[in-house]
Amino acid sequence: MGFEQAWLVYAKREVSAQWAGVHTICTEQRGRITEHAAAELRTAFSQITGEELILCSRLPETEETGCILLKLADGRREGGYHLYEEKGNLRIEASDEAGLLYGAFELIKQLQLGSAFDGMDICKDPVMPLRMLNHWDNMDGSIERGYSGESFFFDHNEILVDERTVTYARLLASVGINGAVINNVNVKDAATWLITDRYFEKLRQLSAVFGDYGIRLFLSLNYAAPIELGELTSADPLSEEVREWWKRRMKLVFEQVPNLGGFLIKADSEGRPGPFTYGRTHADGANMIAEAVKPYGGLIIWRCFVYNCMQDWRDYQTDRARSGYDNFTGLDGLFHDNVILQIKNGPMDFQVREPVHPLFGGLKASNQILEVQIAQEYTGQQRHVCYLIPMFKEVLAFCTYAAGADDTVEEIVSGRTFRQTKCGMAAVANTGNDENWTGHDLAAANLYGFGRLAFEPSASAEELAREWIIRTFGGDKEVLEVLLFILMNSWKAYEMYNAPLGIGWMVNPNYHYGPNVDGYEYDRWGTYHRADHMGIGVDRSRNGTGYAGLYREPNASMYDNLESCPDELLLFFHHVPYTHRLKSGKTVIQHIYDTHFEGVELVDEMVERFEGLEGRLPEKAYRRMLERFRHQKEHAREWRDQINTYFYRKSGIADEKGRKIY
Ligand code: GCW
Repeated sequence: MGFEQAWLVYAKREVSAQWAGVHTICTEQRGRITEHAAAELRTAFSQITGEELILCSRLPETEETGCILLKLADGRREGGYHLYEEKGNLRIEASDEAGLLYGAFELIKQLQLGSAFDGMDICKDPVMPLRMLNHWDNMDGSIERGYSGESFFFDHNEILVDERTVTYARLLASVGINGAVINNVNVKDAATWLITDRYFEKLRQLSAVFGDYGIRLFLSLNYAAPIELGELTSADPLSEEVREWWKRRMKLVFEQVPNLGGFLIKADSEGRPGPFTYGRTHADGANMIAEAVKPYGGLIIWRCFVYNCMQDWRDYQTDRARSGYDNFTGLDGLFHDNVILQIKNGPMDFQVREPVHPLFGGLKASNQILEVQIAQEYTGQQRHVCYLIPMFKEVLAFCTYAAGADDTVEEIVSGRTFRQTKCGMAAVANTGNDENWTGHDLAAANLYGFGRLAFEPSASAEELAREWIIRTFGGDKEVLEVLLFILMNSWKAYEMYNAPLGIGWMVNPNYHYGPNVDGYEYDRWGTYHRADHMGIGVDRSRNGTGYAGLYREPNASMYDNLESCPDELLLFFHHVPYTHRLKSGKTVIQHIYDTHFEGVELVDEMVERFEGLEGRLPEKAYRRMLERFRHQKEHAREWRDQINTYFYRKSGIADEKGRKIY
């Protein structure tokens, strides 16, 4: 069976008599999505239990058992479902077809997990309205920050629609993802032309495939499109001519591409064009395009990743961490209702540890999407294993005090805090055309976990890992135990041998892989550690850049005070001597040494336990992972030794335990 099926690999397994007795799918629904739900159930049963399910539109006879009923019924949220057993039949009820599809995948999951048939009763409504993937795929086929091969959406400036597109849509729907942006937010060259007739035909096909699985197609947009398409000389959002241009263009696009959800826009960021050129605000820019897509129900997702990337490293006043907040809080309440602000989980850029972005809690009157990155740009690039769901759980659980004491990030992006429906979560995708989708086989757990988490944030990271392991690799107890140990320790291990105590960066410039403590220290990107022979850290307290004060109380004081600032973020908020004592009782320097030695030991343990799985995993997958684990083992040492050596040489302070430092 192919690795391209990922967790939808339907391997034959021993099932109870009731499961084996399922023989018919009954539904009166005739929509495309329901058809695909039924087709998926048929494939799953035929491969897992060996039964070829009959499809019919009648209801089961009184005494009949072994039927699956798909039925529309009121009372659930969009995409929600109720799956339950009644008199030997399984019923899936939902308010819409997407709910039936999600219910069908839930049923398949229960079958894969070997759950009891009798008494099954599962009721779920998606917690976040928008559950999106953002692909950073370029139209030449390359992927920005892609670590699993090339794009399966684009090649040589053409759009691809084939078998893989369908499998992709099935995988997304199976975890409840309902939107996908297929092209890079850095929209250049051919991608600017995606909103022209050059690509409508293919976009229509793609959109139809997505639509069959309850997924909306989104595109990234070039803010300067009117100019770059050669039609206007300005992109000023207050110019009538420009506004009219967008209205005409959007009318055409939405007419030509049904089921289009809208657009994602990166403006005035890292060299991309935006409203700043015309002395206008982000609200002016976003609203202009929002107005143009409004008649078609379109959404404009506007990124808040806006900062000065031409900073002078000598400048201690400017703080990149502040920039998102400073650029957007003043505009809160000015954005149209169909604009959503998309905010990265932290104020910098997907480091292994960052505080939560202060715009969460800072904004009160804007729709918000939380952006995370499952492409492991700074967390091992899918060569190191790094299961990120525990990190995302922490972000979601962070209390912002936006309106009350319960206002976590989860409450905000689920729409509960400010009663919003245009909100949710997006992940920068980690997929490519590698056979197993994600390069590292274990990186697929992040794709799986992300979708599941956005649908059901109360699920634990461990529960999601467990489901994913069993669905992907079957029911072997040893496999489950070892892979669970690896996944659940992987983020922690990576953090231990990476940049210490929340300071981040320390990577090789540009490609962001491998240790380089001073790689960004004298550069223009606003990412510094400020280490000298006495100490390290960035002073973001009131005596420094004041960043800590951007949070609502009591968070602001907690971060501002050295005594209450959590250890893991200490160097993000404070500049301290190497001899400063952490809450753990260790000095900063000793903490650096200890975590780096112990992080490597943890990796060694992971790899050793993994090697014990030989013969229990598909040979090819085992080899593929083993190769990566061996690299991780060596590379973790490289991290350890470079970081420890750097700080030993800077501080002149020896390791208490006398371990080897160079
Ligand atoms: O993480 C950084 C990446 C860029 C990326 C940018 C962004 C798509 O290094 O490659 O550009 O963030 O999020 O826009």
